[in-house]
Amino acid sequence: MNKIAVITGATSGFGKACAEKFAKENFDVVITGRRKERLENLKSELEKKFGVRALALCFDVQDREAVFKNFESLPEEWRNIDILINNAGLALGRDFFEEASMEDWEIMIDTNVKGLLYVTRAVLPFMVSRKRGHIINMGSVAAKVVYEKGNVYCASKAAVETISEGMRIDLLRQGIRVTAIHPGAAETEFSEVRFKGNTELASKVYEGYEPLHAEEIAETIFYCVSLPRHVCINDLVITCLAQADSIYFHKTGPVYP
Ligand code: NDP
Ligand code: 8X3
Repeated sequence: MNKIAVITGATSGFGKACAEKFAKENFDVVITGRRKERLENLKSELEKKFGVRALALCFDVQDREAVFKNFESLPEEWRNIDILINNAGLALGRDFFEEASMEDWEIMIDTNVKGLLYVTRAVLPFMVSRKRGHIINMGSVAAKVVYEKGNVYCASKAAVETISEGMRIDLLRQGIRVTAIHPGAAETEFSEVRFKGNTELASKVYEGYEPLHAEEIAETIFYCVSLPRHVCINDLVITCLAQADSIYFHKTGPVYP
């Protein structure tokens, strides 16, 4: 029997790369997101390419009822969940505090913080009953160092860091590992979403240096879960060579040779 990994936000970026990496490593994968067509296409691709099972669950992590309904009705053969990658998330806007949209704030908090809590609580019973499992929470360098106009996005990722600490402490007695991973700039759909479809603004974020790529995050997460069961990477910060933290970059022009 293959191990089972649940990956939220698998329709794009880090989540999609994780689904591909875990399927390649013979995990059966539960892939989630709101864009149904992308999920269905990815499911077929993974099954065909890697010969694993894939289950597509289409829901919004902000919708508590939908989250619980999806996991409570999981078919029996999908219940032995080994890995949960809480990746679904977003930034919306980059605005001064007094000018930022309150609607954007609410969506970020509801998705990055409350969504992560709902999914974790919905999946945990399957881990607690077996006294095993590994939860990976997607933080950000924004959790570590706040930057101008980052206000609520940074706060939401700082919450992910603190929640991960709390989970780790409370789940000690359940034998469940908890890892928070904090990437720096990575070229995904992240900035396109943040700038609400303005591709020019989005691509500027990655100009003059080579950012991280989604596959590197997937490799890193896979490394964390592949360590012996008594080893837990608690908190991991990963940036490209041109970035020191959420503020300091060295942008030299074209990518490194
Ligand atoms: P993408 O925009 O490429 O992917 C985001 C994923 O999250 C999509 O699959 C999207 O699926 C899903 N998602 C967003 N909102 C919801 C929701 N309400 N319900 C369900 N799924 C949702 O960005 P990334 O891959 O870059 O981002 C993944 C995570 O990594 C996020 O938490 C982000 O904050 C974090 N991060 C990103 C960094 C970067 O520079 N790219 C750096 C550090 C952290 P769908 O739209 O189909 O619902
Ligand atoms: C995404 C990285 O620096 O845009 O979390 O906040 S950053």
